[in-house]
Amino acid sequence: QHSCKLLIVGGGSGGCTMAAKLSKYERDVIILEPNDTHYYQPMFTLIGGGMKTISQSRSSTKSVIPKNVNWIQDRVKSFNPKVNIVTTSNGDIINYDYMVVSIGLQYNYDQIIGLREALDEKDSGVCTNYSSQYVEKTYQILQNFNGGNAIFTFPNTPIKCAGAPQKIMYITEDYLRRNGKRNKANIIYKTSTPAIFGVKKYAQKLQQICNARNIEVGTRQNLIKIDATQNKATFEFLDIPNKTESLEYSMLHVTPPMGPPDVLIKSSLSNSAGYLDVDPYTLRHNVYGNIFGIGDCTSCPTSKTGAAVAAQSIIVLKNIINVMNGKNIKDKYDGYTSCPLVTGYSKCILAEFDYNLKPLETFPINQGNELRSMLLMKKHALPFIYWNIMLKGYWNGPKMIRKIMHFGLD
Ligand code: FAD
Ligand code: UQ1
Repeated sequence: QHSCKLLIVGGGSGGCTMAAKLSKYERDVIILEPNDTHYYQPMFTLIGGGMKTISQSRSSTKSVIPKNVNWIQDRVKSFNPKVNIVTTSNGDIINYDYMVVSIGLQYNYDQIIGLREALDEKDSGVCTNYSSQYVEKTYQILQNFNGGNAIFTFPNTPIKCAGAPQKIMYITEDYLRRNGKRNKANIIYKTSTPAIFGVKKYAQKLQQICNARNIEVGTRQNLIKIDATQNKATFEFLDIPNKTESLEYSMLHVTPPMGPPDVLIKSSLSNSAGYLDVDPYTLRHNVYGNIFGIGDCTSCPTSKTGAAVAAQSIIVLKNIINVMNGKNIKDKYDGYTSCPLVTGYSKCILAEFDYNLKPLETFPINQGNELRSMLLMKKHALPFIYWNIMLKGYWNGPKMIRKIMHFGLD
């Protein structure tokens, strides 16, 4: 039995960022997080391409939680928002006055027949950058590739970092080119989405890159089955009933289907799709006014990224403090999100946009072009910002930088 003024559920990017920010104002904070290791997930793309190692992407959970915040190493089992209580897997009951929910997304591997077995099998050629458990396998497969189909998939669900399924494809293409194996490979992107990217400006450029580099793009196609004994992947055509196609692969990079965590789906906190039902601007729960949400688990119709978490964090902070003080809330999140679309070992398109899918670029150069500077930022600056600024509570996204950069230009 525990009691606190403020409970943060989930100690990933959103939870730790909010713990850092809120603990500067409030001393009675509990954070509930089951894992003892914290990963900087955006680095997984670079690990898959051999540009970073897994140990560079992780740190102990203890080290990313502020000293004056009480970490309970456990997971929420049920939410009881009517009586301001959560129960945990170990049987604890935690009572709160205010709560921030940041439990991220769940990977639903079982929605693809044979996926789990194929990932677990060492020599299968099937990998995913999405999990710390499998990301190192990607680079092994890349190094051992010796011709055939290299297939990259995007599932039929919302996912986090919607660019990541194709980043590793461009890295693979570049790798094979640099190692004299490109002419032995067919590189194929199979996506459930109707276009290669959701924002027109970047989609046009990415499609051009695929054309120029001889990458085949199949839209509205969804991976449903893997037969790892025969190296065969089966896709359904989402707009053509009953049509499927099976392809042989040498390398298959899968993005697993994702959805809100089960504990949220079965709670009274979720909307009909199972996500935490928050106002997309204030990030306050639509029914329970003492609850806020941040990050991938929320119903916000933005592309789910760490960059979005950064921009949301200052809004959640200001609004929750106003609610605690009995004041009106007025701060609004504009849907800002960003996706560094790594297009090879030396270049990156830095997509940034808002709820209207309108580009909202930080730097006064056209970020729709492939830029070396943006890859250097992705590799070196962003990890530094994450560990040393964001998780310490001082990073609200690049809005301020954008304003300074564009001073007098807009
Ligand atoms: P998470 O950081 O995933 O944290 C959720 C936490 O909740 C976890 O620690 C989990 O253990 C905990 N939890 C789950 N269930 C429970 C429970 N029942 N009780 C208690 N705790 C629970 N973002 C970018 O901005 N730029 C990028 O370039 C980028 N690239 C990416 C590449 C890959 C391959 C991946 C996987 C992600 C990438 N992202 C990127 C996305 C970014 O990592 C996420 O959007 C971000 O981590 C979301 O933060 P979150 O707090 O919502 O979720
Ligand atoms: C960002 O703020 C952020 O959070 C630290 C990320 O997550 C890792 C990002 O990937 C990006 C691109 C941003 C946006 C930052 C700048 C400087 C444009």
